[in-house]
Amino acid sequence: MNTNQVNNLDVVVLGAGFSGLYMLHRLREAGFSTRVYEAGDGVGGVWYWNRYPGARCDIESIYYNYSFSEELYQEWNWTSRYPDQPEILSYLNYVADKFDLRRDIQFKTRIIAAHYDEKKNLWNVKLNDGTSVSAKYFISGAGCLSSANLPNFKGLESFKGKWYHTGKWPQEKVDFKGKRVGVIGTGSSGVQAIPVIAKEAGHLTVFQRTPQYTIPARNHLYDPAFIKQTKENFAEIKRLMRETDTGNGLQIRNISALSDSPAKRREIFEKVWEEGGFGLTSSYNDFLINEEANHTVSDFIRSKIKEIVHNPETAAKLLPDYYFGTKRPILDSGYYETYNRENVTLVDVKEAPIIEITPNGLRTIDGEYELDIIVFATGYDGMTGPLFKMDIRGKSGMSLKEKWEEGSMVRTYLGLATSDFPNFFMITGPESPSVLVNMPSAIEQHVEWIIDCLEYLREKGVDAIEPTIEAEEAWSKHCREVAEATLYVKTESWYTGANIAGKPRSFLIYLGGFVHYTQKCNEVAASGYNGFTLSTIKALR
Ligand code: NA7
Repeated sequence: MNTNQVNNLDVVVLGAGFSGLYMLHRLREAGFSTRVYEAGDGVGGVWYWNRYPGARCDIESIYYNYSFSEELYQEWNWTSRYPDQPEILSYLNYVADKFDLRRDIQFKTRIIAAHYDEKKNLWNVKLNDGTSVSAKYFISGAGCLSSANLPNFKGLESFKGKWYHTGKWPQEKVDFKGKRVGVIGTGSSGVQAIPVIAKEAGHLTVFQRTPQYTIPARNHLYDPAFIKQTKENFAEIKRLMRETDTGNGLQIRNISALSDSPAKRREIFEKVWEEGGFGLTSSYNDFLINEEANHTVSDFIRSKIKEIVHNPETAAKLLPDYYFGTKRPILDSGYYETYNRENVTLVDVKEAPIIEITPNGLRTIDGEYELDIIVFATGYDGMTGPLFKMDIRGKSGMSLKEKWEEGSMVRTYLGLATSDFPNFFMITGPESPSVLVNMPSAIEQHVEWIIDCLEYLREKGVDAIEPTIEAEEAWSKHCREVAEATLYVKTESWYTGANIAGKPRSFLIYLGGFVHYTQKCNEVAASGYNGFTLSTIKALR
């Protein structure tokens, strides 16, 4: 697609990841003129950028896909329990080809600003190639974890080696062979990359700030008979994706961890540990609301770390002390075992903080580590970061960033929209449950709600929709109250914005459950969009 000036589209969509691709498909089907703008030179979103070694999804592949098209489900064959980045990227390319999506996507183009013009009832969207486009609706499929967090370490520009961020990995293969490599960060990305890099590097030094709980993935190739069976059970897979709180086939056992004897509990924990995957997280229902229940599972994982890691000093450094599950749980493939390798060193940078990057490596208060390559596995400015990268301004002229930073408070209605920003929708926005649900399930629910809404507005001759201030304040308050009743708020994490220096703290995820949330969204739609103001152009002028 060329980059000529385009005016008066129905919809501009940001991003060609899971969200943007499905949004485009549905908008086109419904007859809305649409363009998608995507910074990468291909589809995939986070799966386009996260090409680091070991990058893999931690949701089982038979659920980590769309469910809107049975034909698509029948055609695609996943090869292993947890799909790796190349396979997910192939899947999304297959989807783009199957539904002929590329012709409405402009690649290598970043949206840098979007300003709402109240008089014209149009969003003016500025692109980084200097052109602009206008549309009635502006829909963000920017994703929750797409704005890489590169901590502001002094001296990075002086480093003579190479450095990479896991969330913006280059297309070409990085050669670690025989090199002195440092990895900073031990979240999901670091935990996936570290075992793979360790096998290739001359020496790997891991700089860990907070030890994490990780559970073995026990990834394996799928048996073709199993895949055949899942295809036969498509209706059930679709139901599990759309009508359960996890959206990923995991059923949370409705029983307290404290109701079983220690011996019985250990037996259950051992079983799910052996099976691998997130079965441990769903083995009891109160890990995230009851401290004592949480201790049972946290103690279990700590006992496993001590069993696996041979050097007691290293094992001690790896023991987490926060409530299990209050940071995003992690699945790994040989993470703790990696610390038994001769060529791997663990450095605790909470004890000995990083002072600077030097021309030859990295200096903590304990001294300098010489490195040829530094890998920043330092995560993302989650949820709001991707939106704040653009200058999004609503009808008062105030930016989204200003609105949400005023009073240190994100305010949305259902995580889908925010007042003062008419005709602007967020797929998987802050204060939706998305990041704690299987992401494709959450995306399909949002996209389908938005498309139903746009069709309703078109049918009723409505020109603009935005939440009322009362509805969004009530929703945000509800989100905070639900979060306050859990252990999540007791831990510093990207869920609360605590991983970014200076970012206002607020709990950015709705914790009331996907099933309840979906019901609430459906009720709002069925009521003719209660909590939203619907206006015609006449009324706007
Ligand atoms: P995460 O989970 O945010 O992990 C980032 C890691 O980087 C974590 O260990 C951080 O320590 C560490 N970090 C961040 N800044 C620094 C500085 N300045 N110094 C040292 N260490 C630092 O990001 P991921 O990319 O691993 O995973 C993101 C999500 O992707 C994940 O939750 C899944 O949903 C998929 P901290 O814990 O903040 O002390």
